[in-house]
Amino acid sequence: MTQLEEMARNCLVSIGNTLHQTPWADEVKSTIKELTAELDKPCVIAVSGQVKAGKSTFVNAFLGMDLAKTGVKETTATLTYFKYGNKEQEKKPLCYWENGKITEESLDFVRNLQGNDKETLKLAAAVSHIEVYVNHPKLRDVTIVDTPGTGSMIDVHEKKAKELSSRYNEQTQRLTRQADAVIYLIGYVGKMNDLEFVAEFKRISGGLARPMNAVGVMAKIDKSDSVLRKRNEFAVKIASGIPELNTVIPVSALLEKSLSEMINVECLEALRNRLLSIPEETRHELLDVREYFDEDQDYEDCPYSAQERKAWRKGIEWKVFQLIAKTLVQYDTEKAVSVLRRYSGFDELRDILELHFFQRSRLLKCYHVISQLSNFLHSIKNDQFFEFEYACNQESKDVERYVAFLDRIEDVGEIRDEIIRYIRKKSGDEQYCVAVQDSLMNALNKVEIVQEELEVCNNDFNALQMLSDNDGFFSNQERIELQNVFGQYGLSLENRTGHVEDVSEQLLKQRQLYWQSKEYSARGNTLTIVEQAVARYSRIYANVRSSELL
Ligand SMILES: Nc1nc2c(ncn2[C@@H]2O[C@H](COP(=O)(O)OP(=O)(O)O)[C@@H](O)[C@H]2O)c(=O)[nH]1
Ligand SMILES: [Mg+2]
Repeated sequence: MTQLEEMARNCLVSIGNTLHQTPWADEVKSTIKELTAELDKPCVIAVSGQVKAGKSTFVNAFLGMDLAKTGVKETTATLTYFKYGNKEQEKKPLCYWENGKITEESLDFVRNLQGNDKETLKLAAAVSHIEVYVNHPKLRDVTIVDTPGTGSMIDVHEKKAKELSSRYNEQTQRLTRQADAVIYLIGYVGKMNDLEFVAEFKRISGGLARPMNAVGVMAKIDKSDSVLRKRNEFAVKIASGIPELNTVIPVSALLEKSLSEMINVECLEALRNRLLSIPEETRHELLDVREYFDEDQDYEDCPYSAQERKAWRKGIEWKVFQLIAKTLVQYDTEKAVSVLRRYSGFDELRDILELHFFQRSRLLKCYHVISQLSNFLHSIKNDQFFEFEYACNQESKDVERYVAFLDRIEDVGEIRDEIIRYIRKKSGDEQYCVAVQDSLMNALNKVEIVQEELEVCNNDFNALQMLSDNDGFFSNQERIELQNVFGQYGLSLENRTGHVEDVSEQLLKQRQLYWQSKEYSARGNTLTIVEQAVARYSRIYANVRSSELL
């Protein structure tokens, strides 16, 4: 168990204790039980976006899976969980049916869930979700969920499709809310400009995204030459319009998939040699027209037959094939592969997901669990507490009536006080009401502190990353101090300060002032690191003080 999980777990226990005398003790107990169990589960990353945005292609390319049914452009979207599967004991996909049954199925079964014909739609409607087990190292820490997508299934007029659409919308929104982290994916559509992209991101995220756990992906960039050229500029513009997103990465999943299929350099080399053996002018003309690689359309000056050309394409999407072919003739094979990899964007994507999601999967999980706890407590405060308070007021009026009644009876003797004590104990009187309110506020406070601490831990993490690729601004000694204070070697006070014995408040104050003075000369990332050092020292200082006050 990591220290973060311990912190989240302790918070859950402490909230349970704080609220066990309140009227909601049972509800609190069961919620805390659920959330504690949730902490042990892998971190869930959902891929969210419109139907047909390219989510499934993206997830498959990322995992190196091929679940696409060849020759079928349409896709039916089934909620699919990709979980870790051991290579030795290969586990078949599990299908969870709407009627509650669970069956073992083949990968072909999963593939056959694609297509928009009547039969497939009928089958898809009976499936609740699928679990696919993949032997991919990243899935040890996280589960990736391919959501069906929002919006309607265009081009499909079947009644079943309409029913499925609304279920898919509901499932996608639910999963997006429930996941620990989300990849919001937008497929390039027509002549979309950056403002339309921003609007689309906002629509699919429904205001739920937080920079800590949300990454944007601009997909299918191969579809437009100008988007491909300006992809990074475009992505920066979009990201700056959406502060709720950590970053936006432009990718082409189909290019990534095709490259990994062709990555056998000999295969690419052979294609390159063939292309180069076509006279230059002819080659230019051929590579501009899909039909020459699609149909049996002969071309006079080309030494290869239409069938041969079609075979080179291997069914790859035209735009993607065109991009590969044009890049291959422009450079040598090795350089072309590296240029194409840069176009596909997957190397950068893997790095970003590694840093933002995989390495901090436990932090994301804890943060999500604590946020759920906070929402739960707020809902008690906003809905149920007022009702309870009202009832308390009513009851305390009743108690006063009973007391007044007892006062009117003569010879009631010692039993009077006993009766009053009994009534007060049994009824939700004012004192009890105040005590409940105090516990609730106390609990909300505790949760807020842990939430804040997790956010600061996330900032520590960012600062540590920045520190690892920072130039010579910091001396060696400063670097070591920063690594310690940001929790690289553990989150305890001793780890952070590098001191085994007691740390004096004076020393902490002094270090905080030292880093504050550096704020004037730092810029950009370095400034962010320095500011985080100040924030972290002030937090440690506050913690030390409050524990001493206890
Ligand atoms: N050109 C291009 N097409 C893509 C790319 N990714 C997906 N597509 C196509 O977009 C369509 C929808 O893709 P799919 O992954 O099923 O979308 P989903 O509904 O979001 O899961 C399919 O025809 C894909 O072949 C891409 O990177 N480039
Ligand atoms: Mg899909």
